[in-house]
Amino acid sequence: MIFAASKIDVTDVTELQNYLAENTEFDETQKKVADTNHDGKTDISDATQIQKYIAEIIPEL
Ligand SMILES: [Ca+2]
Repeated sequence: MIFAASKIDVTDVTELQNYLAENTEFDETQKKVADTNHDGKTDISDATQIQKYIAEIIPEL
């Protein structure tokens, strides 16, 4: 499950991108957790934010 592990890594981004490409389904909990910028939508902006976090451009999500 996305973001189930304590450490967010590139596999989470991949899973989110698969969801955005409609290759996989997220349940409501996953959608909520993946909405890292808390704007009520789970979209590409969240994937971008997670990638920045992984690249240590931003310190936290
Ligand atoms: Ca969002």
